[in-house]
Amino acid sequence: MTNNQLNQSNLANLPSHIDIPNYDRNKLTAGIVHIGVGGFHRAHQAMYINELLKTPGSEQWAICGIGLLENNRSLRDILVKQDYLYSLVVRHPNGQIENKVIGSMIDFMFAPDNKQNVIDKLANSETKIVSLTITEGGYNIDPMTGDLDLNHPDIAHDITHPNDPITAFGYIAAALRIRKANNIQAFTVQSCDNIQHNGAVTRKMLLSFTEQQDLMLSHWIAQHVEFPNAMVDRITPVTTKADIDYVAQTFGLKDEWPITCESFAQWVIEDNFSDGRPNWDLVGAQFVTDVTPFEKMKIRLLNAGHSVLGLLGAIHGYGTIDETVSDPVFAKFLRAFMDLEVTPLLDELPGIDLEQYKNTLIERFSNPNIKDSLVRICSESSAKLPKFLIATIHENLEAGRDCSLAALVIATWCLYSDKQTNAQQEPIEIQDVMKDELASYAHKTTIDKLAFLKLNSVFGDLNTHPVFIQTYRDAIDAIYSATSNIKDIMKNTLESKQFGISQGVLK
Ligand code: CS2
Repeated sequence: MTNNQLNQSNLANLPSHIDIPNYDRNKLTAGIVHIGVGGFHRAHQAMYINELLKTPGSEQWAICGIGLLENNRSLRDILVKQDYLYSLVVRHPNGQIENKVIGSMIDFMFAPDNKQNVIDKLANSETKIVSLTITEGGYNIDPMTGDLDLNHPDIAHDITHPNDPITAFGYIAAALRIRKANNIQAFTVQSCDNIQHNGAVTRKMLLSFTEQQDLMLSHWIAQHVEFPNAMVDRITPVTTKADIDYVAQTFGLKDEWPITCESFAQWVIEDNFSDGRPNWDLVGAQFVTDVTPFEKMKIRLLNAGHSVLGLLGAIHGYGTIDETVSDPVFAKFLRAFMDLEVTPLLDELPGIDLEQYKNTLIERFSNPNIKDSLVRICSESSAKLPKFLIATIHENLEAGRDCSLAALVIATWCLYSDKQTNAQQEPIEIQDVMKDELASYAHKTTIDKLAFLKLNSVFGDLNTHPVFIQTYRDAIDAIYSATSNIKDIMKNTLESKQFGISQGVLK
């Protein structure tokens, strides 16, 4: 074992079974500028580009990463040290492991240090695509109206400070203003976040933003910028010390921020680009004319399924998704939620067998080699649940369908936010920008059972729906009863839906 740093010159020292970039990284240019270089981007889009670069002809499609947040400073320092290289450890359910070094990122800019450099990079004609993983909360959608939350302090700041942006929208608008003035072709804005109609939503938010800032620019964007919708998928847990140690031992090199992910990866993209695009279809992605049914299936089953397991599992005292789903009561509850409350809302998908898709999800969640923590899954639930779960509740209510499983999850979220402890009275780590607000609404539950639902910026008008209110009240009664146990409540709820413990996948 050696302690040499992972970097370009040390690649040659890697054991031969490690898959390394076999292309000349000096010949690459960054046609893609990516905002939000989290683990998911590094396991997904950057991996697809890495595979594409292995065959000549795509040298113009390497990636320049952009970090907008203060906590991206250390990522920048690590990537610079490592010549923007990092290891990707792909863990299959059967224990097989693929060890790779990804070379598709060739630059990284930490925006707070030099905003103008970032704006200039985005404005440069070499930049053809600006892609985003800024998380569900990064779009600042007001759930009451579905419009951009103009009162959000960062958005309000960016509207009045066009040359001193903080948000992705502020940077994109500043760069497009320069491109418009200089007659440079517009780039594509490509969202890679888990929001249904992510491209259309990005367009709507950016246009609302620029309408406030610069109406002519807004018209130009509406005419010239494409925003392809896409469904993105790959489970990527947070990097742990064990991952860093694994890479040190296996690669014999020090990588300060490796990424571990599952073997499954999927990317379905609408083929609308303003100024060209990589041939991602050559390396496993799929171009379609309408991604709507794919993204709805993925967000409402996988992402919502994660949140269902995450909140219920956290209250019970489990730590990871695989641990939670290996408990038959939780697996059963998840399956019932998918079959009874989501499947009826999904559109037909030619070529996709939904039963098979759901079975595969349970297998993926059960992968014992992916230790996906419930802390990650439940993080920023205030931004995730409106898109993953509350949308499903609304659609079921409109169709006159029962939603008692989803109501139990929301009631559990209330208890989780209120007590912040699990069934063993151990503290639960909660990462959510709205943690205190969620807690202050949840604390009032003992005097007003519907108090949590009154947080309109998360639940919209759900607290005015008589059928939901009744179902939710019952769930709160069960969850807050002194003798209650989450697994018994889950079983009772399943029985009440005639989805007894002997039915479904766990026969
Ligand atoms: C997870 C996702 O916490 C979450 O939001 O559901 O990060 C999920 O792992 C990815 O979307 C998988 O593609």
